[in-house]
Amino acid sequence: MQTRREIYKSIKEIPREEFLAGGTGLCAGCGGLLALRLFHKALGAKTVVVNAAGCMTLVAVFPFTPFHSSWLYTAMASAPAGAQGIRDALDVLIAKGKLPADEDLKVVVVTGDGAATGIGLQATLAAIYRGLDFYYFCYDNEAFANTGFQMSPASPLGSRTATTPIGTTTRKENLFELWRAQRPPFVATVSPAYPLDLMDKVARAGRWRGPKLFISLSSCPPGWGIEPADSVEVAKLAVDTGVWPLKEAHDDEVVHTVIPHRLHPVEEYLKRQARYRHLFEPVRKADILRQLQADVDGYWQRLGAAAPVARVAQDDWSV
Ligand SMILES: Cc1ncc(C[n+]2csc(CCOP(=O)(O)OP(=O)(O)O)c2C)c(N)n1
Ligand code: SF4
Repeated sequence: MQTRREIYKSIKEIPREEFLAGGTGLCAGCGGLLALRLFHKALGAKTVVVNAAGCMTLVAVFPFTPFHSSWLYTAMASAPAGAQGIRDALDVLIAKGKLPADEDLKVVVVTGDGAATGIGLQATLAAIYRGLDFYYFCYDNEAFANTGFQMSPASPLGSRTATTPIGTTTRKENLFELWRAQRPPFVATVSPAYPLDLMDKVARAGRWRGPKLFISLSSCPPGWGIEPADSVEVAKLAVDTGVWPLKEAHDDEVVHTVIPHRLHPVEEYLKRQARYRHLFEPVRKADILRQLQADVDGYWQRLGAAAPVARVAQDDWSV
């Protein structure tokens, strides 16, 4: 593996302090919740979370909240507007001397991929355009999970959702590049299976003012059809097969922070999840499987020298 970690270099350096207590109403094994917990550890206590409607709505049940930080709940599309209001209020209070500068809070939007790529995209792009100083954390479970796992623009090709029972026919939207096109100071992909990579990116991103994006591929046991206990392992397979590249971009430069020496076949990842079972049973859908592998291969080949060079094993792709 290749990395360029600067702040969190070893598991021992992860703070024991928790900012998100246990006992939430979310599913066991929720990859999004695990990623959010790590994300908050890296941000620290002086944080205010602005939560777009979605699964994380269930984290806090009024009047109780497991967040040690402040939490504001908003409608699906409105989280960036909520973040703008909080940021403006903090700035005014600090400017008037009513809030000491060292009491300032980091403003964080927490949102699912449905709000990030669909219903909330317009408000998000407007916030980036205005240069809002905020963190944007998208837990990407690749569907509208909270309302029954319907297809979202982030649902990958071939995946079964409640509204695409025979598999999605479109490719996953590229939120990383959508953001990067507007040249915010920091954009990154992360994974709950790579805690050091995740936390190091969050900590380093604090060096810049402005919009900062973190997209975490977030394994979702009920939606993906996996056991809660396998959630982290499946999230790791997404990285090890090259399906979910871990990377970041500051200005124009895209850097891959975890590069598997050898990519595993994509099928190893797909076969673990019931949402892809129809690609194997009752008849093998060789054309879609070949396309999914070709998409991953093409991505890494375009990177040239930085790309992993060979596979652990190559299945027979013939029909
Ligand atoms: C404008 C609007 N449309 C629909 C809904 C119903 N709704 C609430 S949560 C949700 C799913 C959100 O999906 P996503 O953002 O991916 O988050 P996840 O559910 O996966 O956590 C939907 C459709 C809503 N709250 N607002
Ligand atoms: S449905 Fe999926 S994303 Fe939502 S709480 Fe459960 S595991 Fe997490």
